[in-house]
Amino acid sequence: MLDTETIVQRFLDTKLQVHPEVVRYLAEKGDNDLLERVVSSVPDNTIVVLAQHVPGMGLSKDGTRFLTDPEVEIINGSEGSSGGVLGVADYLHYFRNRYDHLGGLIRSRCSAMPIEALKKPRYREEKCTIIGLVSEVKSTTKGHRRVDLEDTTGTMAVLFNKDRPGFAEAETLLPDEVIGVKGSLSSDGKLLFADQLLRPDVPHSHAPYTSNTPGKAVLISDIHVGSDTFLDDAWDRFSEWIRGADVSYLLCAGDLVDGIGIYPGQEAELTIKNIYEQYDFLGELLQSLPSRLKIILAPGNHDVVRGAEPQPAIPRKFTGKFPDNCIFVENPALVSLQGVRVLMYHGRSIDDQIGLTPGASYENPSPMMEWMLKRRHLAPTYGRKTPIAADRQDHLMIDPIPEVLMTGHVHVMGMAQYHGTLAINAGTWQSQTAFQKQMNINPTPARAVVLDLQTLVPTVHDFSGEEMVILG
Ligand code: D5M
Ligand code: FE
Ligand code: ZN
Repeated sequence: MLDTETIVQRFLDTKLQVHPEVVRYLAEKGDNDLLERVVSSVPDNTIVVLAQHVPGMGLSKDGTRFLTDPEVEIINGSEGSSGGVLGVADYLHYFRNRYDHLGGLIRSRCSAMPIEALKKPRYREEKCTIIGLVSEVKSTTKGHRRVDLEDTTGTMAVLFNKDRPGFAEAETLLPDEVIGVKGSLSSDGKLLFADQLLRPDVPHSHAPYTSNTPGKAVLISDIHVGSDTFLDDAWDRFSEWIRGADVSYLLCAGDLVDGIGIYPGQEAELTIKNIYEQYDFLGELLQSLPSRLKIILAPGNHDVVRGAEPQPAIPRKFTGKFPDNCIFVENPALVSLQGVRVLMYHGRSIDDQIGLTPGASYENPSPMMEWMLKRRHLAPTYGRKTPIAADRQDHLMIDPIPEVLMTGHVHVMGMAQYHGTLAINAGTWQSQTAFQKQMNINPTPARAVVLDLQTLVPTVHDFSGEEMVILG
């Protein structure tokens, strides 16, 4: 049993205030483990603990949580929450919001100075810490990394020496991510020699929530209906299997259909050349799955909505043939299944990360998901392959920390554990395309990840052969 006084005191002990609704909810649950999990998982810069910090807690009054079912909740990215037309001023707000929020996560772990203040002569050759947005990153002729870091007061050049420990982390720096740097100023005060790189990161103490009741979710991505490389036989085996499986949820992280006019010469590789018919065909495939399944569908870069992220949910005019048990969400979307939060993101920023990071490759998407978690951001770099629609808020930040980060896009299955968060790239239902052959991308198609919501243990089911194989 937990009384309200104990709950309030527990939060005060960790310097947190708590909303009365949260206190009422935790008192009703009477679950001390849940209380501890909430205490350990609230983001570092939280002042007041709200419903959004409590896994499984119902609709809150601020309207950001959208309850579709007792067991499925769209915490962020419900249909209709993005898509407005924005002006130049919004980009300023957008990056300011990113800097304030992610910088705040770093600030709680160090005492940082404003960059402008470091111009004073007395700081020359002194140790100091700054927090900023990476405005430029390049390699020097000697192979060191030089970064321009910008905060709201000014810009500072930072040098990461290739012979110092931790240089590998500096090699993964991307334009527009928010970092902190501890180091020493040069004798003219114009350059900071970095000793340590600080990222917003996931705390080591992060304890993921697990469901109190049995439940399984299947995670898939990149179905690409309408393409001549869509694996219909493998899909039929998957469909047959799921009809008899004790699974409650099916999540797909985008590229539901192959789309029209997505790449040059696509027409010749389409078996369904009309976008409405592509969605209708997928609707029919989903009609034959059990109606008890909750199916959550997000868009990707092949879908009919705008490419800029956050991408809106698939509009209703394309979903007439889909069964009623489908829920259409944005890309990205944070979805709670029995309290287990899955952050669905198609993963287009992985193209940018691979292009900008030495040694990164399409063969292995797992490090890319870890880097997203370290940066607490899904797509930091603006103006490359991933189009971003600015808003007054940055919807691509990772906060709260989910139990599972789910991506797709690269068509290669991959999994990783990072500080208690499970990262899963769900692969594809399309075999290698001519373009991927050219790019030397070798997909791992026809795999579905089954996630046990009580244990958070994932199991890979491979449908590519005549017989389904469990890969473990
Ligand atoms: O992406 C399928 C695969 O192709 C995925 O591995 C990314 C890669 N891809 C897609 N577009 C590009 C570009 N423009 N450059 C490099 N690599 C790319 P899909 O979104 O299904 O087409
Ligand atoms: Fe795809
Ligand atoms: Zn894609």
